[in-house]
Order: sequence, then structure tokens, then C-alpha cells
Amino acid sequence: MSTEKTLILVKPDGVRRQLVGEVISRIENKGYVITAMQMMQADRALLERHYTEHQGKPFFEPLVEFMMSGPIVAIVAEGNRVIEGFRSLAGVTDPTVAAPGTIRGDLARDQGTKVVQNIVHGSDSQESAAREIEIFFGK
Ligand code: DAT
Ligand code: MG
Repeated sequence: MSTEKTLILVKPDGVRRQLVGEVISRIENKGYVITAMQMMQADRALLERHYTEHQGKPFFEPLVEFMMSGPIVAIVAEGNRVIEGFRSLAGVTDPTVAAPGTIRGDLARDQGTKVVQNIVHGSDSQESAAREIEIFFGK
């Protein structure tokens, strides 16, 4: 059985707040292995592909604008059940109620913006992970 991979993004709020190292530490301290990493400025075309499941929702345009508002860090992390494991480290989408101890629960809060700003993205399934890793890192 080959080891699972997930795509993690440190979003522009995380980079602006100098939390890249904190996020990397949490991934590595959990025991997952980072096998690719790139700081980049995402463009609209890339983000519309990445977030295609959310096209048409009221927060879609604010989400794309937010994700273009500064550099992001794209990371591939590997390990058994890393997809589920990183989602657990990240906490639920809404940082107000994300459990203390999680990245979102410890480091983010409601900023009163149209889109939730919550520091990190993590793939939610093996299909999403494969699709998203290809978008950010190619085949
Ligand atoms: P997650 O990032 O936890 O997988 P998602 O895929 O449902 O959440 O949504 C992508 C991002 O969009 C999420 O991290 C924050 C933002 N978002 C989601 N639902 C939202 C909502 N109802 N209002 C505002 N922003 C939202
Ligand atoms: Mg998602």
C-alpha cells in the first residue's frame, strides 16, 4: 500500500501573520513528511480550478479575491491517513468554533469578512488530493 498524500495550503492570512513555520511544525510534529513545498502567488485561473466545487456560492468570488491577496505556500505532506489527519489538525472550517488545539481553533477567528479566513486548506478526499496536487505541482 503506497503512502497517502494531501495538498495543504498556507493561505494569505497565514503568510501575512508569519505562521508558515507554525503550520509546518504542526505537520512535522504530528509525524507527516513534507515532500514538496512552494511559495507562490496564485492567479485567478488556478484558484477557480482549485475551488471549482464552490463556483456559484455567495462566498466564491470573495474566496478567490482573498486567495489572490498575497502569497500562499503550497505543501504536499505524506503519511498513512494524512488527508484525514491534516483535516483533524486544521479543525473545522469556522475558526470561531474550531476546537482549541487545532490550527484554526488556536490561530484564527471571525474577521467579519465575506469569506472565512482560516489560515490553511487541506484536501478532503483522495480524489481531491490527487486533483489538487496536480493543479499546484503538476503530475
Ligand atoms: P474547508 O476549507 O474547511 O474544506 P470548504 O471547502 O467548505 O471548507 O470552503 C473553502 C473555504 O471557503 C473555507 O476554508 C472558508 C470559505 N468558506 C466556506 N464556507 C463559507 C461560508 N459559508 N461563508 C464564508 N466563507 C466560507
Ligand atoms: Mg474544502
